[in-house]
Amino acid sequence: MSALEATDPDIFHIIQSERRRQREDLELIASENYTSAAVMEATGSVLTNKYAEGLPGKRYYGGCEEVDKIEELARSRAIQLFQVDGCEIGANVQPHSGAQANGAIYLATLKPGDVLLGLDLSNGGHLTHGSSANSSGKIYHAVHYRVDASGRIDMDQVREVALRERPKLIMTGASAYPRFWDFAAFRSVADEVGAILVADIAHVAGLVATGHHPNPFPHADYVSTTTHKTLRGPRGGLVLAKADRMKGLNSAVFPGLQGGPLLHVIAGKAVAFGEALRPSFKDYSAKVLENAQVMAETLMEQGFALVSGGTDNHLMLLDFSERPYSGKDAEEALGKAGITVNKNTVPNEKRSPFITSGVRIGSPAMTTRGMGKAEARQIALWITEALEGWQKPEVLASVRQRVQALTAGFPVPGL
Ligand code: DSN
Repeated sequence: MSALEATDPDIFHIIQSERRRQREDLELIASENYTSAAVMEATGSVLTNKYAEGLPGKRYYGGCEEVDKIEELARSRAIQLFQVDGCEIGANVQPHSGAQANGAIYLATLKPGDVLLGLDLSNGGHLTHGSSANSSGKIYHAVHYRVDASGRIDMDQVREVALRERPKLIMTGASAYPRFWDFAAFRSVADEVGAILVADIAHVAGLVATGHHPNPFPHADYVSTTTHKTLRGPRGGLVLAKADRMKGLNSAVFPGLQGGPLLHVIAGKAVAFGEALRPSFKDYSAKVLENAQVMAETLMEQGFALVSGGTDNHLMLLDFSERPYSGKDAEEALGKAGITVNKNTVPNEKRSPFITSGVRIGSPAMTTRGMGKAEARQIALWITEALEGWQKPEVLASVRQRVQALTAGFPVPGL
């Protein structure tokens, strides 16, 4: 980055510090990952110079011959990753984020005031699934289902809410739900009330693509995702839909919601989708699950309460309702110990979203560094030690030293 260093040393030095942070600390935020150097090269390329409103072959600008090829590759690889036999799907790779992907689906299917049913935010749902703080909860009439006392989605309750509220669209998917989704059961409820079924698989996309989580197709009409979590691409969004819904969806993305697509990011997505189609990515996803299992089992063995009593996927939610510290306290203490997590609300949360009673922990990023079951167990023991000593700077500093000795042996790809 010599040009950046010469032109803007301020930004250059901040990026260097962030590189150091990413290398030295242990990244356990469930929604983060490390892309490959190839993805970063494509995302940082000359493609940032190009406008290309429209779709390949139907652009509003000249000079799109090369970027058309890139977007076509991204689209066809995305379809290859998520298609299932007997269900023809299309893809729009232009959404700038997961929120934009969901916004486009709503724009394509709902009118203001229509009823949208999604998982409650404090139960693991996402802002864009009808939170009153988000446009999805302001424009549409949002209603919610919740998890039951065991921390799992109860399909009888989903059906009961759906029969009462008659949603036009049912959203599945979450930001903090550690269990599999039963898309077939949601399809059956959607059919009973005549609703469109959408799956937001942002968290589990890489697991879905490799057969480690149920695929929402053929049950869902639309599938949205981000591209940077378990899918390990650049930050961005993606929508897939049954083929007969693509025309309306494409118009909702552009000109409905967005202007020019970010072709440099779309190139990064294409590279990441290509990587995810390789057998090595299937092995990676299997290890993501293995590491999450080991961390969850070790933390439970150490006496921690996990929402739903464990995990089926890449994340777990520690519930501190019975502990002397909050999610915020835990996030800060673990941060001092070199372990990065995020505070998170838990079902039946009593504290504010800024404080919370839980933390969310995920295995995708540590697995990308090549860490395996032995490291996963060790990390869970360090988390225990740091939380037991959450008010003791010497304990946190000692854990940090050991964390950094570990991370030094597992380089971050691309750094
Ligand atoms: N903010 C993301 C997460 O952390 O799960 C979801 O969009």
